Amino acid sequence: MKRILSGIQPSGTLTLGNYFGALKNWVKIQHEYECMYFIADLHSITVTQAPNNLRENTKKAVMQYIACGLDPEINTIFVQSHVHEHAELAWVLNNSAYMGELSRMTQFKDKSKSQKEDAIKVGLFDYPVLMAADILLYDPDLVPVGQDQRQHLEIARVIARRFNNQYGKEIFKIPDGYIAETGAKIMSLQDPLKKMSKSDANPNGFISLLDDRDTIIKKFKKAVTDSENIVRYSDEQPGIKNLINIYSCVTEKTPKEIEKEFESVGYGNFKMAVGEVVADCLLKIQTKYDELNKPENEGMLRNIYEKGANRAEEIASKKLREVYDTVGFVVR
Ligand code: AQP
Repeated sequence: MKRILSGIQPSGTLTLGNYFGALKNWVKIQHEYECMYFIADLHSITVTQAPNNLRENTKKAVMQYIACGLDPEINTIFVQSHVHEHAELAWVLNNSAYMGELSRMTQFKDKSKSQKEDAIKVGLFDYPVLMAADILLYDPDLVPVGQDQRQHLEIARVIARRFNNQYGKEIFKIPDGYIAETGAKIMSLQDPLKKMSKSDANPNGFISLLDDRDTIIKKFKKAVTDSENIVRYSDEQPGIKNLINIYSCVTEKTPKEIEKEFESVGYGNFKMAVGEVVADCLLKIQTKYDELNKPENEGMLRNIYEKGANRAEEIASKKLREVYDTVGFVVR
């Protein structure tokens, strides 16, 4: 069975973007592949996190994975920091990556542009190397990536080839990207040129998977659009285009069908309709989440991520030993 690996940062409650860009597809493919899904807590501290929030968000992310439909019996679900090999391999791979290529990463440029150079964290700069380690430890055949993460997968492939060439051995498998058939890039409701992010300072920009119906509808009502008042799928109307994409992700209707369905109504009614279908869709996830989020389930959840960490470590420790031996460390 081919292996797939992916993760999401617990830098907040997961969003509609994480759901349609990642989780929904992960659920679809869980029976076709051996899937390893982790919660990327090591990555999340590249942006300052309050410790208690991070701990809570990590545990909540496990529940959100399951509430979205990932079956812990057939998937390996684990917390990144529980498998110390991620950080160790990243250190080794730092020596197969170059400053120039890392400084050209779009995510680094975006996340660091508002900061003074002296205050930019090395961790933020090094993020793609840690991501390369996450991937290369497990020899996955495929890595599901949203459009925003393609550059990071590419650099993981470059680093893997460079390492293999330097040591003259095929230590790392070169993974391919898994591009889902469906799944759009969901944009911020407040700035449709920016992707929807869970760490957006303005909560009206994102829909969290745990937002209640009223909040969801309010956020869609406030969504930034233009003054055309015609529901049309066009790059010139990025706000409405984003709402059409969201409606399409939930209902599986095409943008053409959606334009037709809302041809004679204004933006107000359309926004309301999008809010309603999203609230209905999230209600199913929230019901399951509420069932899981009970004190009596704490032990069961802990077992899930402990079992996941054991399985992940079994694979990762073998690979790290091989790497250590290859670079010339004395292996214990
Ligand atoms: N807006 C989005 N549209 C489509 N896909 C998205 N993903 C995230 N946002 C969108 C997909 O979710 C997976 C993991 O995301 P992540 O949380 O690890 O990192 P991120 O992409 O940086 O997500 P956020 O919400 O923007 O996090 P913060 O705010 O902490 O930076 C990836 O597969 C990604 O494509």
